[in-house]
Amino acid sequence: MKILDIRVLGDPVLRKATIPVEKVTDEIRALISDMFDTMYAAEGIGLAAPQVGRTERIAVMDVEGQKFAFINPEIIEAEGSSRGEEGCLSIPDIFGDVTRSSRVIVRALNEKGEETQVEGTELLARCMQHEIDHLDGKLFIDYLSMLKRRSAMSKWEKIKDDYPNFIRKVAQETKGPHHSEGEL
Ligand code: K1U
Ligand code: ZN
Repeated sequence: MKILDIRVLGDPVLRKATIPVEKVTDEIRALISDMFDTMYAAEGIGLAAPQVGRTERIAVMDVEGQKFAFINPEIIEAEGSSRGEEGCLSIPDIFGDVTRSSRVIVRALNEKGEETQVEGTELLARCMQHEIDHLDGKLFIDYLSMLKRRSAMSKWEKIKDDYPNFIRKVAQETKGPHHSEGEL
């Protein structure tokens, strides 16, 4: 189990477009495993590679027990519109309402390197769009109105020094979805 440091707002890696994975290797699978551990430890429902300082086009999520690792994900269908609150593990304690497509289909490779398609609605659709945005260097605050973004930024100015060098250290959980019976 490896908990990675989470990069926070201001780290340039969060604004860079990611690079598609050419081959799904054991190293890629190890990164995915570490990303799941980090996501659970941070109590998130999703995590994208740039949030742990990586440039691969990879995201993981676990939304209400629906767990996915997406390699090179793309939205191939989107419809409807839904407004809902979002947070971001890279912008702790800041929340805002974002309008997103209410149903999306994502095409990606899975951890075995096989092509998959996942349809999501409600929170899963929102999370998939939030994570794919991360892979394109976009953050949920980019969608806020000027007024709400200013207010979010002024709150962030007050707390950002809690994260020196744009790094958020996440404590290891004592229990979580990965832990089997008897494991500490
Ligand atoms: O990518 C991330 O920063 C993870 C982020 C994903 C996300 C949250 C809310 C809506 C869409 C996508 C989080 O997990 S932040 C944690 C959080 O706010 C949350 C946790 C459980 C349910 C809902 C939100
Ligand atoms: Zn985020």
